[in-house]
Amino acid sequence: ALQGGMLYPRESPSRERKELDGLWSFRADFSSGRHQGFEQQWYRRPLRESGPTLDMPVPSSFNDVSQDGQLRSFVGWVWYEREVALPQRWTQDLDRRVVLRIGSAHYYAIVWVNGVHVTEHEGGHLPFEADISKLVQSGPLASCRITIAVNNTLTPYTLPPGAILYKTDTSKYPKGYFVQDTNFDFFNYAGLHRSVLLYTTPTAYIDDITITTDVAQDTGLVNYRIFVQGTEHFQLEVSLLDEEGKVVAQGTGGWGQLLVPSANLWWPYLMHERPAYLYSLEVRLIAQTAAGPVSDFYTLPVGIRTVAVTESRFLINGKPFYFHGVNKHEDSDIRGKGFDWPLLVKDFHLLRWLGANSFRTSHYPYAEEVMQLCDRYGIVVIDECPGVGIVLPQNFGNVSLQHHLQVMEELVRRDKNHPAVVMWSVANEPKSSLKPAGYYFKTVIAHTKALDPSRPVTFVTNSNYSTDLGVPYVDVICVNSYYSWYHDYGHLELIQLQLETQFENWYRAHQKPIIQSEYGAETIAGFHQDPPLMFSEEYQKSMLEQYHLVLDQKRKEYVVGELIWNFADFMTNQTPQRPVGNKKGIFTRQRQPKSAAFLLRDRYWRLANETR
Ligand code: BDP
Repeated sequence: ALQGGMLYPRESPSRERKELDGLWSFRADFSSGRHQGFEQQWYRRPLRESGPTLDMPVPSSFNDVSQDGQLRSFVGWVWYEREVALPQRWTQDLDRRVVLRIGSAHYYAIVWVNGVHVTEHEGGHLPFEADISKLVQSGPLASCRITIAVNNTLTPYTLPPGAILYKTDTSKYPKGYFVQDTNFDFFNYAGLHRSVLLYTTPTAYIDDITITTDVAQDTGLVNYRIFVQGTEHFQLEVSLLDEEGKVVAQGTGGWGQLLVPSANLWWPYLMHERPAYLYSLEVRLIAQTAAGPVSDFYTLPVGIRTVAVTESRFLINGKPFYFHGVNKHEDSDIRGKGFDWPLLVKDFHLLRWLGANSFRTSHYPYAEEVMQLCDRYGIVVIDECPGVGIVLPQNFGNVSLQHHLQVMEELVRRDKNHPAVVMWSVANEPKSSLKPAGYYFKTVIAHTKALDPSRPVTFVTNSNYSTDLGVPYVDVICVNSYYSWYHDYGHLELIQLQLETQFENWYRAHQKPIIQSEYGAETIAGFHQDPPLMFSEEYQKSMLEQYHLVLDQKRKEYVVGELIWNFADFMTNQTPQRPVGNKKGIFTRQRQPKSAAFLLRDRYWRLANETR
């Protein structure tokens, strides 16, 4: 099990934070074994002394910002470094913890501060931290040097898995030639994708908070559990404030239940005239330490809502919820998977324009700031882990399974308190008909449910209803299908029959609610053909219309959602099927609408009005 919490760093009277966004020194290790940086110990001295460096923006993927094609497709270790000036109170005040937090480093990261190794982390989409107080408080330091080596190599044991293929035919490839093979359909962008920051807490501090909520008649129940570190002697006070700042409930101690009479519930966008109501849980720690009394303050947004699944319905606050939304990617021009506020805000405007009430974080956890906005706007989230493209028989081995369990622990630890998150997805399109998949998914799903008994769990399948060995363990069946696209190409007239059969087969076999978790067609903005031909905007629209006819029938029975593939065009590996990336977006990569976006918009607003 994981050590410690991973509360989002927020400022408070007892906590400061300092973002390290901006330009870092950067060097890719192009040496043949990619190991020169370790042999020459690049972390010991300023990176520029090791050889030529680039200025690299953080957060950003490193791939698309330079003019160097070799850096774009680089596989191996890249080195980031930055010198940070520290306020004197951070280095002199010994009753302060200084914590270095890395929001995301894809894929494997090793971190040094002033040449001293402080932490390592595996996995590209979840935060990790290191307490660096001792290092920065051990002398007359006014600054510190942070070095982060990041390796984007994917192997059968990483999540997502991949493989390095060595090309040994010397008549075709130079000696030592290799490529990164992956089994997923997006570009393996890498680097420091989210903010790196420093924050402080007192030495006795609030380490973790877990909230679950329930509703009885019109009373909201807020269950809290708080973990404290750095002291055995403390008191905790909690207050729940409404949006006007009025205290509506109070408690003391490390765990308990707060009652909120006539609670304002957290409702999804478009489902209620007052969606996304957020209370604030103010936690105050008063600790006795050797140095005297210490206080710590942390405020957590809390949405009161319930989630439940029946044989044919997905319920939020006891009412049937129908997912009309999208699948997304963290992806855009130049910055790749790097976090970007303007992009984020634009995407939320587009979601609201569209009347989307939900999305799935295909195919990895998104930035915490994204989840926070979902809480605030009432956008419902299916929170997916990076288990995409689990295919190789090795992936079912124990190493991979253990890592997958750990990733679920990290994901639940990070996102458990978001009311917007209503379901965990442990994988996308694994080869779930292979024999080991039964045990594998039984284990991952049971583990996730043990970590969080309050939410349903799923994975997204494209296997056959009669042979899928993982689906017996899910609460909701999420099915991807691409009728008239990857087979029977061009035959829009077959969609209705095939889609009806799909739903009926899955439901008859399992009696669980079903979400059409992907469907779509490659569409090049500006290509027009009527009658519709593949790749034209008209084809994407017609394909949608055919799907919608069946969805409208089946949503009266047991289909509980539809998520278009994809919100926007996105970058992929280079293959003959992908003209500068995947073009199944209803928006272009620059977030401009294709014709299908208007069709979907009409539909989503109509669905919203029907179910309100
Ligand atoms: C699905 C995958 C998704 C792909 C999509 C496609 O889940 O990642 O991008 O197909 O082919 O099977 O466009």
